[in-house]
Amino acid sequence: MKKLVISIISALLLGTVTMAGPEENFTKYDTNQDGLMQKEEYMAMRAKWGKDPAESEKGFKWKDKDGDGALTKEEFLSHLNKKK
Ligand SMILES: [Ca+2]
Ligand SMILES: [Ca+2]
Repeated sequence: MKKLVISIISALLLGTVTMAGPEENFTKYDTNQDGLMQKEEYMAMRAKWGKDPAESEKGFKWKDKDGDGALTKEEFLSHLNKKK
């Protein structure tokens, strides 16, 4: 009985750990938490992932549909959805 409880708890814990999706990335790397991902924040995120800065810059420009220098959550996620 105790074993069952433990396995349920660890399953729940694992579930929360593996839930990190694109939406969580947006929140995580929005370091000033203004609800937008500025270019600096985007570049920092990509650098952390070991991506080439030139590629990241291109990606940012491509994602920033209205060209205001920051990604809304929609802009950030629309790219990911398209890729799928
Ligand atoms: Ca921000
Ligand atoms: Ca924008």
